Amino acid sequence: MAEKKPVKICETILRDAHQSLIATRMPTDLMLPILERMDKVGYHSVECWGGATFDACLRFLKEDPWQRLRLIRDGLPNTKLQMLFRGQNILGYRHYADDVVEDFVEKSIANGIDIIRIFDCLNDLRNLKAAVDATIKIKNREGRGHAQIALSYTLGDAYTLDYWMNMAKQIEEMGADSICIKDMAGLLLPYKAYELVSAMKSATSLPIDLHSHYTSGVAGMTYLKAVEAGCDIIDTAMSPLSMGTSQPATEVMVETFKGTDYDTGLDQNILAQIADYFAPYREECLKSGLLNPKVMGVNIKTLLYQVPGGMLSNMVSQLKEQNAEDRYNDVLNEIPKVRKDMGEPPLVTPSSQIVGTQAVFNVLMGERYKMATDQTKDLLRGKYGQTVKPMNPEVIEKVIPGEERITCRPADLIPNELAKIEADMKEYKQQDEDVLSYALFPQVATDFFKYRQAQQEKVDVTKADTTNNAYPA
Ligand SMILES: [Mn+2]
Repeated sequence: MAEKKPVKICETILRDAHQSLIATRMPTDLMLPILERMDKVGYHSVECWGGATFDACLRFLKEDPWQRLRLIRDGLPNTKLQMLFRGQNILGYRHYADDVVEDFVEKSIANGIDIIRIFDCLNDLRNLKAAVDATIKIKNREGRGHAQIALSYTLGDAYTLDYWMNMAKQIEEMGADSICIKDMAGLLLPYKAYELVSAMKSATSLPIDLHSHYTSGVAGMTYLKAVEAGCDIIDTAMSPLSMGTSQPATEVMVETFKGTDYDTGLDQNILAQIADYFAPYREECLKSGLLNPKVMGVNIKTLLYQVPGGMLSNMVSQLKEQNAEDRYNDVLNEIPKVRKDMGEPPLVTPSSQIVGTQAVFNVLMGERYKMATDQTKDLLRGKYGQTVKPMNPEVIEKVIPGEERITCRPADLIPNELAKIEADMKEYKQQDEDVLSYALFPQVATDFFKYRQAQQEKVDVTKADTTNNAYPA
């Protein structure tokens, strides 16, 4: 090793770690007291927003996610803030018009985000373009804003090294600032990571960030080999909320590279203070049951079936509801077949649910595609975008016979909608950002707006009739 090449650390404890282990329930109040310490670490970035945090804030914590972002921004003046952004879905579950995507990017950066990690469940880069372009526009205007494109990592015939190298080149051409390999299921093995990162490094000069989960027990080793192959940034979580379905522990990776040319330079004493701060919270979550010891272990089934852990547990509960738990192995065998029929997409929200649910239907109905969910139909119609392999024409003919399919970028068919959304919610609007909260989660945001209003009017919310959503005026 000729030159020093310190590994950079993206800290996930304020986003993915608690999303993965405790259903995204960490409240802002718990985060604020430790930010001053965290700001001294010298992290490459702190991931603290996006993904499920937005929904969880409004729905369960009764917090304004935008206010959380501003408070974290104030608390971490010297650290880059990072968010996760699901392409044309933003943080919601449908495709939005470009004007909503652009405004969301604009407001995210205005409220404190530096790095936006943008991904799509089909790796259809057209679904990332509006968000990436919006980020680049702001960067050129204000000198702040970094567009990171994340590729959903998966296995399958289509996903050769050539595929990943070709994607890396296209990402560079799109003007992105960095690339993330997003291994949401923990499928990437150490030696495969070495090959993958080496190949992508040969195809692009952009920095590469590896994001994995400890679900299958290999992620720490995978990071080590990826770094040896030239990976620039790794995503880790402070030990109290690390491992299991979360990321490898920050302190462990820092110690692993200490004294080598990859030395992160981070101070273990400061990290220890942060870990000490979060340790009692971990205990509290274990005690309340919010943190289930089940998610802390190694789920080897993920590697055996190459299916994300969350998808397996969904499948089990769907089968249980139908009193058909004995069909578990049949469904496991059906999943790869359905995935092939649908063009072999990565299995990540929402493609994982679509493939999993359809596989359950195919097995329980006794005839494949006798029944199809609306989401299966939309995927076959091309409404989610283009898959890496062609879909099975016989399945298309059976499920959506005679229908015309979409081949353009799906959002090209969605007219601008921001003005209409604003008109629909204007009675609740207290800040421009409220329009975007409403755009993503209309019902949940409305409930939150009513709650907020009741609080501002100093109404005793414990007396509110929450079942009927009526608050005393
Ligand atoms: Mn993740």
